[in-house]
Amino acid sequence: MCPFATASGLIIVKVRLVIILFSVFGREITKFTPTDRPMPLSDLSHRLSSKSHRLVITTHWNPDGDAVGSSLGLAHYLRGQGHSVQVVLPNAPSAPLQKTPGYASAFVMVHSEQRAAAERAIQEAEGLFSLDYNTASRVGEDLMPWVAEFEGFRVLVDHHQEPDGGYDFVYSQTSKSSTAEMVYDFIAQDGGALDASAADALMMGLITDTGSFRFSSVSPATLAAASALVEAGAEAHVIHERLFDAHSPSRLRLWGRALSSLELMAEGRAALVHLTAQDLVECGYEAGDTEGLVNQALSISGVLVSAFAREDAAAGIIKLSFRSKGDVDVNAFARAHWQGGGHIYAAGGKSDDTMADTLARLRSSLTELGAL
Ligand SMILES: [Mn+2]
Repeated sequence: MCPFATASGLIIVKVRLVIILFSVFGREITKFTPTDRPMPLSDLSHRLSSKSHRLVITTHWNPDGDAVGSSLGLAHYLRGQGHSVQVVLPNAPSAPLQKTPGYASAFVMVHSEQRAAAERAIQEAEGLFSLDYNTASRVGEDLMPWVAEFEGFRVLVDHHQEPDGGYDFVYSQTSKSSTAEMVYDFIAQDGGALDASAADALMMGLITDTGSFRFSSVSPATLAAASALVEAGAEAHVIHERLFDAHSPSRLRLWGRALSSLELMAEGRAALVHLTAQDLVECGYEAGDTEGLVNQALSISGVLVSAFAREDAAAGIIKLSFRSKGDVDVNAFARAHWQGGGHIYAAGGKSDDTMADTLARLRSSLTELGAL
């Protein structure tokens, strides 16, 4: 059970006690370990509480609900604590995510659209947060050097496997449902007030990364965080409408097209759907239209692994998404065959071959994976 089960005022005393325990523990750890060992976020609380800081929050390329939610949630919170905070997104998220409270504010910048301003914000920052990604290349080629060569203190909050080294403060835990849940943990132990905008953004991260609290990653701590976020003003039904009842006609056409391409392998344990560049053009593809599509085939009885291949003509690659359940590890699969990785049950990758060759290779590798 997470000790910071709720942000309600009634248990502030309890939270303060935990902070004291954390600090004592933190100091002892520091004494007996090498100096290059990254510090826990409880030490970050001490660092930040000394004065107002200039901070910048970054997240991964093609930011999803958890990336946007954790970044904006943390930004709202830290701004409320008196810090000067900028969020730098590598590129713009889908239209529904742009409706997150605070997205249109001056403190949110999209690097691919406002390069100079975003780079100046990073240059001027004392501290940089890396949220929801494990390695600097995940922010995309253009933003990567700004993250990798940042000279101030660096903070990682992430639930992906095998994060980069070189951070001053690290909260990395693959069992966590979402980065938003981890940002909530930080806020709960930091002890400050959570406003309705922060609560909304973090709840959105929880909802999107857990498939609305359906995935195996949902723990008592996840639900305790959700409970505290509702208390602080988050409304799950408003977030659901904003995200899931706001689709374009092109999205439904593309899903129809992709689902008609469904192929089953390994005696129905593996499923594959795909969209060619021509499909995308014919259906009027808009950014974000295929988000979540890969999950659909897992709804078929007996399917344990689902793959989605989408041609990206501009990049000259086939983009791949994988989802699984049971004992099927798509992180290992994506690493071994598809220049990618992720989590056990959700991973991505790519292929430099043609769509026809990629599909042929997917069919045989999925058959092998499904047979295990
Ligand atoms: Mn995430």
